[in-house]
Amino acid sequence: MQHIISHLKTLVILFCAVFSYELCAQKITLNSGWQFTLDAAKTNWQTVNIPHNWNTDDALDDISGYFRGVGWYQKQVYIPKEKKDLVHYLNFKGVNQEANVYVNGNYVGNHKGGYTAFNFNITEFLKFDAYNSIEVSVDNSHNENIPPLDADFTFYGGIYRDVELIALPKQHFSLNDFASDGFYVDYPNVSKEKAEVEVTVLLDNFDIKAASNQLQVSISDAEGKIIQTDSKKIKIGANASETFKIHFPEIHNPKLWSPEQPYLYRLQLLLKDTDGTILDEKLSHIAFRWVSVDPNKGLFLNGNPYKIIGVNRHQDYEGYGNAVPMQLQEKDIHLIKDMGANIIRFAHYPHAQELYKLCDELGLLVWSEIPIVNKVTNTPEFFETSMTMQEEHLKQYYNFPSVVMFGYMNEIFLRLVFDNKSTEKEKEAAKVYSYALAKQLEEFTRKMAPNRLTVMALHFNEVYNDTKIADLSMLIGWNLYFGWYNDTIPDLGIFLDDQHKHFPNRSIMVSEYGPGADVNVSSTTPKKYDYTQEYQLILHKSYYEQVTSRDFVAGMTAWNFADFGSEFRGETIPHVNQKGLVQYNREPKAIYYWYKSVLNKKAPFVYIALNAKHPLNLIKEDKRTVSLFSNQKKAEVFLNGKLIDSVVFSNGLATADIPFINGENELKLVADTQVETKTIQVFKSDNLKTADFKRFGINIGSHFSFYDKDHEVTFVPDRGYSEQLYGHVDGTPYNITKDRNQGIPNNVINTEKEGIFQTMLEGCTSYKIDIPNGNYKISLYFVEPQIKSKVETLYNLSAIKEPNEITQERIFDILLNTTVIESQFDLAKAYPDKYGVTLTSSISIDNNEGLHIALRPIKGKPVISGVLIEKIN
Ligand code: GCB
Repeated sequence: MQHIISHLKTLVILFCAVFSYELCAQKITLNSGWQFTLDAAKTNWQTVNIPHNWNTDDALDDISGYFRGVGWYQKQVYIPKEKKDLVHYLNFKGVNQEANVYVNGNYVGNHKGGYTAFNFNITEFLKFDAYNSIEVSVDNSHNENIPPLDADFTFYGGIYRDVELIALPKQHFSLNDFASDGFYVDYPNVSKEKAEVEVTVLLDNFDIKAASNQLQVSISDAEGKIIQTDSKKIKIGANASETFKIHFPEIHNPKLWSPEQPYLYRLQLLLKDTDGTILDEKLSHIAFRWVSVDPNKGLFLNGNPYKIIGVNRHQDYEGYGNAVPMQLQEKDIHLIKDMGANIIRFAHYPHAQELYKLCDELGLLVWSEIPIVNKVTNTPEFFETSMTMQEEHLKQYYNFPSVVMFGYMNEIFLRLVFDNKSTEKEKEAAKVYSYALAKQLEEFTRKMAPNRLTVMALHFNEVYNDTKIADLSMLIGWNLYFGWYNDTIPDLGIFLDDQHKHFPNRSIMVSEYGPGADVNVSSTTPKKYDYTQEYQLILHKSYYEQVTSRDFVAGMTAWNFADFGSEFRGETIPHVNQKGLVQYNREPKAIYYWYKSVLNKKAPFVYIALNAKHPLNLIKEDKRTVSLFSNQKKAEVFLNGKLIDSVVFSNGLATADIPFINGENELKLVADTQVETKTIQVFKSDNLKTADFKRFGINIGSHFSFYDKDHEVTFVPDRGYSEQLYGHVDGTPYNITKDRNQGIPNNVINTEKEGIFQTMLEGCTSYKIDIPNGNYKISLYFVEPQIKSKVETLYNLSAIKEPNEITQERIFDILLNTTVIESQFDLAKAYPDKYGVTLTSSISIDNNEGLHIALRPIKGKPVISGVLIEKIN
């Protein structure tokens, strides 16, 4: 079918070639070679290409905050005089977040909102056979009247989606209806037996006289055979816009669309001159499907119960900010489909239209929404911008059949709940005006998009029930972080059952869930808040089981498909929200493959949940339990060529205890025709005194291991000292088990080893490591977790003064065996805030004394985060 579309496009160009080219519609992408500056004086221009944004780097650097202000773009475009009778539009597909456009110095217009497209008719400002200057000022500063006001993602500024220059004959499909396609496809009746299609077409005539044209609309099947055509002679008044409706006769036994069988029909609209010349053309997908929700039975697709399971997606990408090349974005959708998902929630704003088109084609249901997140401003301007944004959203995304839900708010009372500045009266008022906006948006969405579900996402709080905002939309998405921000993993089911009991008429789903996870962090004793992939697996698998065992829950969308930029966050990767199933660069985490094992039944699949790049340490550990994933029933496990186990998968998962040997190991998993082999480097030792290693690292104060890519070493978790091994003699972990955000030095600067620095032992005076005699380079890692830096420096991140600022001191001497390597070590005095300090020294160990790190307290309790021991030959 792709073939037919490109054939049709060629046709248009051909017509243009044969007839005079002033007559045909033309689109030119204006992406290359813009001049750009952040400088208010508009000097220092640099050449950039679109997609572009100015926060890719500063949203990830050590300095808190990122530039939010005005950027200027400028481009010269030559327009030949042959085009002077055409109507010219500039089309912007996404500019974050407020744009002012000028052509040849004339002000053309303003657009608010960073995630929807907009058009300006620039005809009157153009010069022909001349260069025309296009200038755009873009502002991403906080604006109380433009949503989102506040959210857990970075608001990168810039022209980050394509810009097009469109030239059209005087009569054309309207570009003036909130930058929509100028036509809307409706399905007044769809069933297995028959389907009806109605197309509403908006035509503009920019001529000073009335025009007679022909409108031809046809539907073809996936093979390209035209199955319905309607052709009518039409009249459009002088300088007028007209609306035409085409109601096709019933299509019998239509082929239905679903994620499993995404059968697409195509719609072609042609606007012709009286002599048959094509003036304008549009193409669109047509798909026959219908959805509904039932409070007791969940979601129905084409009349059958259908559990929706998928992901949320943010649009940014490591190294690109939000200016992501389309081919990379499209890869996301393929990855999501290949995981076996059947739904994407494009959170928290409309994503690029190309991706919706791909969802139509690949078969993915879509939840699409506008970014009214966390709070509302009570001004007429905010309400108006919100309503306009929703109108743009509904009109621009109307014709994608994959879109089954239109949303408009996410966790709208989040700030209210955590707000300790407002009075009770102000809070009550906020509930009232937020509800009022929600109601307006809900009614508007229902009216504008009658064949879609309306949806809203809420956070775990009773305020949504109390205010009754949760009763507005047809489907409610609960964003639930049991086992992460709240309580424990099994509390999910308790909450869902309770909601269902108290609100039996409400249809619900779990629209967000998931813990942060880092591929470099691993544990055999995973815990809440530790960022291990093992905990991520436990949580996701349990959520899957709890949701799939409840018919009344429509489904679930994991938070998030990929790690994404959130500038204020500090986790094991600073400024990144790490709840992705894949990393920020889209390399999958293990959990992605587990989902694939339970969701994608298409072809046999096996996976060993170990990263072959990371050496594995087995210290006084005979066997290591390894997670294995497959969509098959059973598999065989081979270690170094020998069958060691047969495993049976339950919900995609099996485990096997693997008796790895010291050195290189080949682990093989075989299910039916599928084989996965991984070669793992193992350091196995029951006695460090006789061990042979090049590097040995310990993640002091932590129950998880950390892979350090710089040294290619996996730091082992901490333990209490026992002879011939290693461990602390005293001290307590500086706590991550309760709440990682409490007291943990997030966004440690001067290092990329957050996984080591963020955890530590406090009050440790003696740490012993029974390594053999020899010469070593020893690196010790420290960061001050609590006491504010006394160093005035550029790097001082403590912009926000904490109320209970702790003023005590922490001073200690550091000794390696008998040598003092630092006296009066005072992190707060000598280094900036949250500064990762590495102290390196050499030591020669003999007499079998091993290594003893002594931290001699002078004031307060010593802290230490890690040690790396490297043999010197
Ligand atoms: C939520 C928000 C989402 C956040 C997420 C998180 O509930 O809707 O925007 O990113 O939680 O990771 O905390």
